Amino acid sequence: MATKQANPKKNILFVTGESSQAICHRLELLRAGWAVTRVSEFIEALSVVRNQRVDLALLNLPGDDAVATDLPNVLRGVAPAAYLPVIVVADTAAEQQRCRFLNAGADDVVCLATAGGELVARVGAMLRIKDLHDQLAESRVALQEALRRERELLAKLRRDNANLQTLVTTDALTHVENRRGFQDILAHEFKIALRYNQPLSLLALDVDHFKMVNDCHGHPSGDYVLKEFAVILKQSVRESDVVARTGGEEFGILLPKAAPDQAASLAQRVREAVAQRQFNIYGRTIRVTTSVGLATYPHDAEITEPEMLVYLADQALLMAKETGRDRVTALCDVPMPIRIRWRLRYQQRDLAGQDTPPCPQKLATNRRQASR
Ligand code: GH3
Ligand code: MG
Ligand code: MG
Repeated sequence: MATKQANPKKNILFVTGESSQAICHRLELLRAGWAVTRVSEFIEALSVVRNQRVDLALLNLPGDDAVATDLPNVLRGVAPAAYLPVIVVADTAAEQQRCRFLNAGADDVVCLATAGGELVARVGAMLRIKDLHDQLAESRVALQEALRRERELLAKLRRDNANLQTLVTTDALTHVENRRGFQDILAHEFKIALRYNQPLSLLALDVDHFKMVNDCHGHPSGDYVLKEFAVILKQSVRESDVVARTGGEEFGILLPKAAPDQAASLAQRVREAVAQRQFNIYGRTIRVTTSVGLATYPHDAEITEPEMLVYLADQALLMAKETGRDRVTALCDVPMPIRIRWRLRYQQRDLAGQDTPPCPQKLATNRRQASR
């Protein structure tokens, strides 16, 4: 006797004629709790599989028809479900015939003379496999969806990280690198220069008498001048050069692979571009000038580390201030006794644990020391 199945919702497509055996089998299937759609023509079966939910197909096919052996795969080809189990109900129990159906894609072969109970048991077993298959397919879809969400999240995290990194290393007023970003890039470029024995030049720039701009025209006008100043610097350099705002009205330009003469001519160009620029402030035109200090690794032989490059470019800048402003002072043009004094002072700072270059606020104090 057939056992009652737990899930009455399963739909079984039974492709068969009206033989008495087929009618018995159909009744057994209905008794087992499954819905059964019977069709007699294979063409109808294709339409049912395409348009209805079918959990399993039973094919009672003429065994000697060579075309019939391909029908399980043809049915599966039109079924929307990922897996459609197909059991062939063969007219005879010949081993050769059963093997032919199995080899051609049938999941199981039963004989038309098989008892109804066995048929139901075989259909039940196949439906269990179908359930597992469907669950696996669902898990795969869920897994793919989870993976997709994970990838999206990761991409967003990467974007947020990049934005954050840009925020942390960009000066809010002028949108060039800030001091922190500049120090990171300098450390990196210095390593490359050291490794490949390439020149690395640094320009330290300071707007001359900038306090007067603020005092005479107001702080917002000073901000405007700083922004435009940064634009002039950006427009004067190559894509691979790095412009940074290192302090209030102090800027740095890092020039990878630039020898002292190339860096000096760029410094002059920048200085002239600044001097020629007319800043329009509330209908009035003002001009500013800039002083520039230049140092180059390894041409300025005393330079052994990035902080020293910054320190010596700053000292050269201070000398440019002391000697009249609106000018470029290159370390290589500074008399040797002064350079030796600067180097000693840097080393003493190192020994005293002050391994960072002078901060911008201390420029005025340093300025007095620089020319001594
Ligand atoms: P020097 O030629 O010796 O460099 O003279 P200076 O006036 O440029 O230098 P000083 O250090 O005396 O003054 C710098 C001024 O820059 C003082 C400070 O208020 C101003 N400053 C610093 N940061 C900003 C800023 O973000 N916006 C504006 N508007 N002013 C700033
Ligand atoms: Mg200044
Ligand atoms: Mg300054």
